[in-house]
Amino acid sequence: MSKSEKTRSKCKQFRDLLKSSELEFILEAHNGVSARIAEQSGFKGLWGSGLALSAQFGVRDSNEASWTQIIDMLEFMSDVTSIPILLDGDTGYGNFNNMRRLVTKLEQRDIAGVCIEDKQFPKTNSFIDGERQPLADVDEFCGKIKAGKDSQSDDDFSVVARVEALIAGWDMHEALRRAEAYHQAGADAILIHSKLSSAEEILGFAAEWAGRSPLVIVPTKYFSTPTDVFRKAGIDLVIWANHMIRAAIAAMENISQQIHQQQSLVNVEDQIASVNKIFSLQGAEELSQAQSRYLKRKEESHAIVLAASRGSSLHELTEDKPKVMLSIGGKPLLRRLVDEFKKQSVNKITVVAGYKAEAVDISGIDVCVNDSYDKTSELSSLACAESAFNDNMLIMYGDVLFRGYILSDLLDHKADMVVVVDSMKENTSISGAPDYAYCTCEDDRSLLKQEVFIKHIAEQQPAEFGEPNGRWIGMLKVSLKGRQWLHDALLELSAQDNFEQLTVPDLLNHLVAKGKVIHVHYISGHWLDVNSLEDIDRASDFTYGQ
Ligand code: SPV
Ligand code: MG
Repeated sequence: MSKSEKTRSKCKQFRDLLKSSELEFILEAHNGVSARIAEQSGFKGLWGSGLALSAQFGVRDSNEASWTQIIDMLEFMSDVTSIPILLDGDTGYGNFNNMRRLVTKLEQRDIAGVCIEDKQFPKTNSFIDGERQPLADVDEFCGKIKAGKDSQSDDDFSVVARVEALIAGWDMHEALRRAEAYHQAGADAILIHSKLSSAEEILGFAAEWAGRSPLVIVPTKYFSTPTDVFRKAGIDLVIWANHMIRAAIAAMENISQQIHQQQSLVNVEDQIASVNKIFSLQGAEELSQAQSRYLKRKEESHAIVLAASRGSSLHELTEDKPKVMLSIGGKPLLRRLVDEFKKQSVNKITVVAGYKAEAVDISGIDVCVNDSYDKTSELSSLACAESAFNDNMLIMYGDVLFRGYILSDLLDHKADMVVVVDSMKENTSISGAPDYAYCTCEDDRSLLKQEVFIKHIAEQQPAEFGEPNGRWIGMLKVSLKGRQWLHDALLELSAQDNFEQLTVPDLLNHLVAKGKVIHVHYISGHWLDVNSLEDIDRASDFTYGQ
């Protein structure tokens, strides 16, 4: 659609279709998605068919759905399309007064026009006992047309008058008499309807009508007539009146029967629209663009979990699975860790597995495998996950349990690199070889955040650092610059002969030696790691009720 067409009001677009020198077409639609599909197929206008709209509600085309229910659906259709809709307004849903309100409400919802038929309320579909349905009094119907025209505020809103005389078994003379009266009453176009399987009545009418006003037809019954015949007869607008609902019904019957019979989806998958197709028809792309414009997003965090080791001090418990898959209070340790991440919206989680990697079977994670886990140490595992590094990430040992606030406080930390250090001197719940942390100052336990940096982390207690200030708990946060440091350090250390033996503390010490500032986030207890059988009991108590 060109820019000028986009700015043309829908009323004007429809009026132009009626007045076009070409034969024009509009297609039935009965909800937002069918309207969108019709527009995407190239149609310049839509028919809000009473038959199709009632059918999609599952009721009869006999004014069983209220007129407000109909125009509520029309509003959805209009909102998702830029082409005009002509509503099949049945009899106008009452007398002249109902018609006035209808036109007002349609214009409010950007509907381009309404077609009313000269029958009596409540009507029923013309193809059900058409000849038994009483026609409207001509004067009364002309009053309704005038009332509609007088109510419109946009000059281009159209009222189409539908002549049912031929359907009801009257002759051509009556059809023409009525059409002329409706034309004189101000109708913008005449719709002449026929239930014959050939177009002869319509063509006869068109010849007599001789272009007195735009002429509209609905070739549902005489569908086999070549379209060029309509063109040559001077018809202005063809309504393909019910083909979207019929297509949908046929497809739904076919698919529902297959699924029911086969109790499987495998054969139908290729016969139906993809879920992505639905998203595209719903305009999902526009929403995600809007989200990036209007929603201040929390930076996406990513977690890398080091979980390659067996945990040999747990003996037979880890015969068929790595330590992280041990059940703690009924849930694998790793599941508990992943759940904590998810609670803090850390949704991208990469686990580096090694020993019995196939047993690392947890939903919501990506797994990468350090195949030489038995010959290598932590940095080799970390290097395996390098393609998953991002600018806001956590690096964690997989055997650690902690209270949720520790992670949430760490995520709020803005420094390039932060390690979590437990300053509690005698933390009896910790059994593993401690990673002693030597920091620039003690934990002052004040509520104000201290600026503390790491000097060294080691299992041994080197004399030059004095007393340790706490223990690193195996949790590290890395932001933009820190990611680069990490990358460079991995590159440098991988050139060393002992790379395969190096641990995360070795990497941190390397960075400190290069002058990088690594912040310390002090905590006091509220975590544990799982190394021994006693730890499993302790961990179960720790997680009790969680
Ligand atoms: C409709 O589509 O609801 C119509 C056209 O009114 S017809 O069903 O042919 O009467
Ligand atoms: Mg109808």
